[in-house]
Amino acid sequence: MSVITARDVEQAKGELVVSSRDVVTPLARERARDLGVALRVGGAHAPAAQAPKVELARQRARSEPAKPEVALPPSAALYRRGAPLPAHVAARPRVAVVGAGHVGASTAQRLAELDRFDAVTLVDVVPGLAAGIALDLWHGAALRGFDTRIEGSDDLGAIAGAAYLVVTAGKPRQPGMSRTDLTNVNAEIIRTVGAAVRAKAPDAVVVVVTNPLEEMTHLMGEVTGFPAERVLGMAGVLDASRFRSLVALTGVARPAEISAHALGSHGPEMVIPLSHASVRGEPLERLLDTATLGAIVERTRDSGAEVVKLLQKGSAYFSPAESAARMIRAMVTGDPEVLDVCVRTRGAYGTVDTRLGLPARLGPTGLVAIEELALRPNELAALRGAAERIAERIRALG
Ligand code: LAC
Repeated sequence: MSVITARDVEQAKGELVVSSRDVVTPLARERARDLGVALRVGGAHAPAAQAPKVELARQRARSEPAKPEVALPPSAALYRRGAPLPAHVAARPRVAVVGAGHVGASTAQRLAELDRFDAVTLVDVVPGLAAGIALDLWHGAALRGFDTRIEGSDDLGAIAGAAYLVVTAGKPRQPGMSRTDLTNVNAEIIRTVGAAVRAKAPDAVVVVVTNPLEEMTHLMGEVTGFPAERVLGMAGVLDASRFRSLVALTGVARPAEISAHALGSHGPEMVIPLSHASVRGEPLERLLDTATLGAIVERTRDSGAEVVKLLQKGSAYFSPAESAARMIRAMVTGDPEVLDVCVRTRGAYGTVDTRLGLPARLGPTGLVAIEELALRPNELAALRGAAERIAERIRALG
């Protein structure tokens, strides 16, 4: 005998075969009516506990063509009873990605594939670009098995109602362009986007990807006037991932088995505290010599430039997109994992109050807490120095 619950019904496709000895809960019957799932009695001699699921798998294999894995709408029955909704039928938020360059397009793809959103809205000023990419991505939905709508628009107003925003809009650095030139060009873009965010998505959590990262995250905070918990910058997730992947090239472990943090700035003041770099709990410093580790830290710091040099045109996008999507995923799922995020410091780690890459926990409404790691004196000094220099650059922004 097994108990057939509403969840079994939700996982069924059209028909659910139950044994005559099974108990079908009233809520399961109601859910079956709502979803049009037929409850058929059969297989009385099959092992009772497994009968429904085994039969279900056979039916799925038989049914031609396979039904797409669609997320079902919430049942009125469930609302009436106040029962908690399973994650896949709970109301799903919308996410918007501003800027449909390579980073924006890849981020939209990653977010859609998570299948945790009602829709991903991609926006770009170039007419047709976001709509074309959105349609192209959606054409693969049946194969990838997601049901998150992807919309594209050249109107910033399309971000209205988004709970999460990833801002990738901005110019990459061109040959001959100074850092200040880039800052001025992208600051104008962030001011425009920020004003739209403030007006159209006043409750959103914003993840800034546009460079120079710390300055643009600060500016987004100023223009939107949002609390600091809702304006975050993406860089440490990427830099830590680059470090871990590069360490893995030595052969000590697989990338995901390596733990590390990348704090400070997304640039020359990047701080990778080796006191917190390990492989399955074993300090990396015991596995690799100082010179090797130093070289990997340097290569990590220059990884963005290394990719730009190889590509000759444009900058990295697969791993930056993966990183931005990971931050959004952590928020949507309430994943307690600690991620390195550009946040407002408010004196954490004894730094000046500025925007800095620090370890953080994220939740559905943005930053939950800055994580206090026990750093060595030299690591702490480097982090404080990074904060000072970032603060100077932010002051220069005016
Ligand atoms: C990089 C750019 C995305 O580090 O900042 O590749």
